[in-house]
Amino acid sequence: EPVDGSEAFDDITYHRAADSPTVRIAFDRPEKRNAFRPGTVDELYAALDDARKRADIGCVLLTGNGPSSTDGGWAFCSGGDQSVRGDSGYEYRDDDEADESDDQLVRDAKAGRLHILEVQRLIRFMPKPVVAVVPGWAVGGGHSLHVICDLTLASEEHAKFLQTDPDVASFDGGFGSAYLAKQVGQKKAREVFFRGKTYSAEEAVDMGMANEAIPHEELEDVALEWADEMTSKSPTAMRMLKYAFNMTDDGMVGQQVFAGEATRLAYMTPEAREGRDAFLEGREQDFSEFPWHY
Ligand code: 1HA
Repeated sequence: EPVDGSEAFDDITYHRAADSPTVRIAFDRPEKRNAFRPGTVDELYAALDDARKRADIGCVLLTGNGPSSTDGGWAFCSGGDQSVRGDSGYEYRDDDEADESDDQLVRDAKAGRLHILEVQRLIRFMPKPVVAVVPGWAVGGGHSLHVICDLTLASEEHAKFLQTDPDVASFDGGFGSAYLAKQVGQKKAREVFFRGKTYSAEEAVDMGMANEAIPHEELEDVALEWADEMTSKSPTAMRMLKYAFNMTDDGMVGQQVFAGEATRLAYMTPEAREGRDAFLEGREQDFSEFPWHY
């Protein structure tokens, strides 16, 4: 079933199986190998943020619709739409993509967009697993998206992993490259970017950047099974684990995100209630009954 309001999307689809704690968000430009233009990124961000905020959603499947009606090809995402790449980023070109309510300053600020990086951060920091379900090409900025997802499941027959960034004079110098190196090692990550060779699902699994190669027909069912497993677990434990895995690579921001969850847990204790209540009641706080645990 479409999630509330998702009929308004042009470039993506956003679904949820009835009563399921998992949502499916899919690029929906199969004739362009699911390349993203600025409007696509806005929609993707909105859908992911909606999934982030829903307390009854525990897992996001990110995929690409297909096959292409032109040639039957499958794609997860082929990165930034090169046909709307301007001189400083990707541009809103179609009238229906430009928001009429924006004033000129907002329009100027929207001129050259690289805001897929904001989507990457949303995936990275949302407190639930995001699974890249790769039915075909994962290329350029689309490759980087699979890299940042918590898990990657790939179609045995059709998934193809390719980095074209330096071919089109672009570079994801953040998670797309540096985090990839954490997954596959420095030599292999440099090969991925410097050679621009296409890797199969099986090779991606062997390399350590994909979890499993799955027969194409079963890909979405298996992805849902994995999602069911993950959403059956403790939300707090899953959230703490995701942030723990992130933390060593995310510096002070990683610490901030993890620590925020620790603060939330601490707020749930009688000790924290005493601190709050003493202030509100205008008395000295009394922590004497609370042990100094070791
Ligand atoms: O690196 C970044 C960023 C870095 C930092 C910050 C932000 C970033 C934002 C974005 C990116 C990037 O994504 S840069 C990398 C951009 N992507 C590419 O360089 C991939 C270009 N596409 C391809 O290399 C190939 O099309 C393909 C390997 C994905 C598929 O090849 P295949 O199966 O031979 O199909 P092909 O015939 O090439 O494509 C089918 C249709 O899709 C073509 O259109 P048609 O001739 O039928 O009208 C093709 O033009 C279109 N298409 C495919 N990819 C793109 C695309 N159109 C626009 N942009 C695309 N990325």
